[in-house]
Amino acid sequence: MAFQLPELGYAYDALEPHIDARTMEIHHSKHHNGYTTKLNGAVTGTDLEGKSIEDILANLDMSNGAVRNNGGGFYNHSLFWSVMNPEDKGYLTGDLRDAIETAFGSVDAFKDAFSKAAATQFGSGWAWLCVHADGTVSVCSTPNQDNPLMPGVTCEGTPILGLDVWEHAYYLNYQNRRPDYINAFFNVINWNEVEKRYAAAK
Ligand code: MN3
Repeated sequence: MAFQLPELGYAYDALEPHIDARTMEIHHSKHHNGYTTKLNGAVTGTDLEGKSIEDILANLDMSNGAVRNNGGGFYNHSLFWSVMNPEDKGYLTGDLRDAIETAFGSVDAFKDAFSKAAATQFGSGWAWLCVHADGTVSVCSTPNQDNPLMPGVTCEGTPILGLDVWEHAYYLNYQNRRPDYINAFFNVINWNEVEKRYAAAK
């Protein structure tokens, strides 16, 4: 079964004014679709065919650029769409809130740390909130389409929240103002989904 471009679960304009419809449409239908198509091309006929994306990334030969870039792109964007929602955002509560407060001191300090990771990732990449086997959480960033599941990446753990800081994710609306885009992201985070991922990963 080939990898399929996942549905967003909401309309392209649903995240406005924080993330504009044109950006969402291009990002999903062109960029994510491109990673999906190229990932299928890269695994078809190899011993990776039929494996889950998590399995492929966790056991990745990092010198396999086609699977690294397109498998990362496929996984990262699938996570990204799912942790945003214009309506059912929920609240940061429960065990995840406790873990964040333990790790960072406060929710505001977590936001500062996550924003800093996103703002200081040079060039293209992602900022992540990751959970570790003992339930603790940490923030990090990766270049390009790398992610914490991949071997040897300095970022460890299971990603449960990710922010795309490639220019294609914000340039139409924010131009070079990456910090404004990062601030806007906090208005559309689907905490219900992040909490679900936290509970599943720890
Ligand atoms: Mn992207």
